[in-house]
Amino acid sequence: MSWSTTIGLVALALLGCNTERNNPLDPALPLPAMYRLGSVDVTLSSGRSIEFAWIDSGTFTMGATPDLEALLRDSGLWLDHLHEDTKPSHEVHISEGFYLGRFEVTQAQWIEIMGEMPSGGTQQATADSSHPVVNVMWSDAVSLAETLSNMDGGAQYRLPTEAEWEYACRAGSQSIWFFGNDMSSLGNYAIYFANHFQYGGRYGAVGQKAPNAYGLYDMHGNVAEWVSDYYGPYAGASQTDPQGPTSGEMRVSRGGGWNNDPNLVFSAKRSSDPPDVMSTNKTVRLVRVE
Ligand SMILES: [Ca+2]
Repeated sequence: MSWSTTIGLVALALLGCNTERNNPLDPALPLPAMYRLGSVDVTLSSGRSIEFAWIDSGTFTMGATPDLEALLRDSGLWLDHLHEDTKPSHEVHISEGFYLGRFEVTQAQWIEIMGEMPSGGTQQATADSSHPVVNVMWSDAVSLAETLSNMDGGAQYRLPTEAEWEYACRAGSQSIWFFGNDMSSLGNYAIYFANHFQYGGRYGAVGQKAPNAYGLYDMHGNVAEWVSDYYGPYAGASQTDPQGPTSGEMRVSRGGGWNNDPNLVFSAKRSSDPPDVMSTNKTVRLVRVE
């Protein structure tokens, strides 16, 4: 099934099954189970599209459970000063499904929507427009979502909440990474410190590694992704659609990036930075709300 809407001059959105993409880990392998729950491909005037995956509503355990902490400690990955803020784990109910970008927003998409690169600096002179946009300040990321919402005139775009991001990343998993606990497999799913030299010593083009079960690419590594929340401590109580603190000095980004070790790119890992930080390890992935 498919239908269309208008964005920009020649905009088109197709809603339905995405049957064209192969599993990059092995094209002979089937795509993950939840990949085809639903998708929207929003096509900009240039014909370039932004793909969104449907993430069903549901309940999950956010943060590091005692079992996960023990596993990380046993694996030599846990460092108190980096990981204490992933506790306490708590039950989160995501009450409504949502569309989340299958990929980090690329430089070409950013330029087409915003007209120029983010104010935060250069893009390390990459000639490949399918690389994620970087040096994105938190306010730049919000501006992208607002601008695309205005262009669309129907659907709204925003940053994911921190809870939505972890829920989508886990895709039902309780393990260290969405694919399991075996660090030797991380390179199949993530561009991170150990393999970033294969990508010019920095981030790579989006979608070169295998996706999670929702068909989301680069959730671990490549470039860390701003979420909408202020940074603050977790509470242990069960929550529905948490939005994070109402104020704060720092914003959260998730997933870690190309210059991070394995213990900075796992599903529960949180990063906090001033919202105006300029970094080649800060990008954006959008939520679409219809
Ligand atoms: Ca990422």
